[in-house]
Amino acid sequence: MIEPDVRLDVEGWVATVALNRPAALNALTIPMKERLLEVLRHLAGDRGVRAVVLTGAGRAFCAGQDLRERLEPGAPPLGQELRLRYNPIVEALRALPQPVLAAVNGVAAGAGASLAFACDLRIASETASFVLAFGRIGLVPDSGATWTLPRLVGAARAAEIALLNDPVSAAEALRIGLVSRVVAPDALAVEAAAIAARLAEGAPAAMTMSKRLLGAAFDRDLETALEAEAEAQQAAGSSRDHAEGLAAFTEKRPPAFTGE
Ligand code: LHQ
Repeated sequence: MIEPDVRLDVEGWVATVALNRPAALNALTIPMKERLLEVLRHLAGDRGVRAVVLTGAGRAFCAGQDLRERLEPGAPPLGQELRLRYNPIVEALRALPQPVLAAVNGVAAGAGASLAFACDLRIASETASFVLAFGRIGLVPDSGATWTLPRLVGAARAAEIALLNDPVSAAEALRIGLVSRVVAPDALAVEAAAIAARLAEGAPAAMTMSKRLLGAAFDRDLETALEAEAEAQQAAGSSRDHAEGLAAFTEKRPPAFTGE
């Protein structure tokens, strides 16, 4: 059987999406990007999935655009490639109703780093690193990195990372807040599954609204954020899941949220 270059495994409420071209460090080809987008769009409508993990097979998370493919005759112009394939992937990732955790198992370079930056949470293996890489090949950061990176680490660090192109080690990524946890390589999958399981235990609609509120935080003034919270809380407060949460609290048992 031929292994798909993007694997989707669903266990319970957690979907794991694994970029799977380990021999090329999961560098992204056109068919792979098409499949990734298809998988993300499928997950967006799957109410049985409450949390998503994005990771890479083998020793890398993702080395970004497959540079060999770029040298093939007829490779699409870069702007077109971004508009047609990368940008929709980043938008689909950001738009997912489920929280998305990047489990960064190794190097994340170029658009591979951008994919990790677009996730809601990032944890990393001690062997992981982030390399913007674009500058080294005479390109600009893309796939949302100029938008996500300053939001994650602030303008000064984003400028260093993007303009000097030095690899950011897992330890440094933890120090500057680019990832929230670093674990031993063989503990990463277990840690990711444990975090995803906890995310999946949350009330799905509240989880979606929470990630949307956080995602919009840097584009709003306080007044707008307060009003958006009030609207979301009104909706969350009218849900069966909120009633279940209150009942579970008074009955001293864990809540069983249904998404209603
Ligand atoms: C690769 C790649 C790769 C193909 C490793 N492609 N094979 C968007 C719009 C459209 C076009 C342009 O780009 C973009 C966005 C982007 O993503 S631009 C940035 C593209 N990515 C890069 O520039 C990173 C290139 N790779 C590297 O710098 C290194 O490979 C890293 C730092 C990722 C890892 O280094 P090492 O651990 O030393 O591994 P390696 O270099 O030995 O790579 C292992 C294999 O993977 C090797 O193949 P081989 O057949 O020789 O064993 C590499 O050729 C292959 N590979 N990245 N992007």
